[in-house]
Amino acid sequence: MSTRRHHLALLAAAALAAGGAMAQSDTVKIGVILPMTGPSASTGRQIDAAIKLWLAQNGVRAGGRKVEVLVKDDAGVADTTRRLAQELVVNDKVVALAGFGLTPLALATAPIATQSKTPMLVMAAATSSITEASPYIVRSSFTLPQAAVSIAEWAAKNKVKKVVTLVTDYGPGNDAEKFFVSQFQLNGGNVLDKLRTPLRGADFAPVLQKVRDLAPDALFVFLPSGQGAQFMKQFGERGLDKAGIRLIATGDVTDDDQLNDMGDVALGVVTSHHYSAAHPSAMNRKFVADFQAAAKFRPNFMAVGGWDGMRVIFKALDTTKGAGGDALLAAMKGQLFESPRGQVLIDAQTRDIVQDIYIRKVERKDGQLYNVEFDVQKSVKDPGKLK
Ligand code: VNL
Repeated sequence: MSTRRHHLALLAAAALAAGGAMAQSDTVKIGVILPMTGPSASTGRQIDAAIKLWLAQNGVRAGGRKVEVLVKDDAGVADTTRRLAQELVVNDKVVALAGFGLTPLALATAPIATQSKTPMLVMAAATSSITEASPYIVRSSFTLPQAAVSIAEWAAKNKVKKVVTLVTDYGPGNDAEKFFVSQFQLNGGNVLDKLRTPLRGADFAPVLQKVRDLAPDALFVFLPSGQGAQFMKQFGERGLDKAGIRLIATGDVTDDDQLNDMGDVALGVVTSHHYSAAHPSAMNRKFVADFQAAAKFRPNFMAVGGWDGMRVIFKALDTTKGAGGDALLAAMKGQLFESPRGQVLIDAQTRDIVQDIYIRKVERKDGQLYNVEFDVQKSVKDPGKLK
């Protein structure tokens, strides 16, 4: 048998096990794959801390079973993610896969979820099309079109006439650019140029020089979580703020993981996103306090995606009494609940998250920098699926 056919046979066997033999064991396992090392390690660290917090707060039982969470490090390398997913499904017989820090890592795993009928909960990656890569994918993070459309509307209504866009050159960057540009132009805005930087080893100096020369009213930016601080530093060093070029972005850039160390250059930056550590709800205040007490750092949007993702899996296991496969997937669809970010829904048709998108401004409060929410668009479905 070829290696590939051998893999398919193993995955099919795992799919059968999900319905039958699994039901007899007292323990169910969840396989979490995260970038715990490498350039996206902050995403792994945030989500891992959120999962640990969720288990500490809610206990390790669901549907009358003990739940074991296995966390694996893919270092942000797609071949590793795929191999780890295969091992978790075939050897560990997990009822669900979860995590996925970057789009290519989620896409590499999608065929394994499909072939083994294993629900796959995407807690971080945010390219719109991910949920279409497998009918077993459910998402608890967000999509870039959700964030980009709202900031484009805000900009057009707030004296921004000419923009340059700058995005990381891969899935979520494509989405951010496409949806920002079309919404901004629809509102009469003028896009002077569309710039890109690579996912690995980005140097912002050349593109920032270009932006300075083009002299737009604003620069719109998407960068994946972890790159914001470096970008902000260079934005300040090149004097773009002093040159009167406003910075607008998706909240990935003023990420709560790094925001507090960015300094004055970040003050006044307007962004759109689904989560801020400063979200003023009782639930969020408790979430942030508990998270900070346990992890010793501030939770960001990745942490909330992980914490809510655990909620989705545990509630679904309660419904299925620990069974996996199609029953577990069905129990994830349509979940409606309060999150630290506000009310959210797992859309039963798209398996994607419907949520409020906030417009925020960076302000200093009690000596710390926060994304302070000042406007909201309620119950936003992924615009990437309204084709
Ligand atoms: C992605 C999207 C990754 C947004 C991110 O940070 C992010 C992705 C690591 O889909 O790869 O902030």
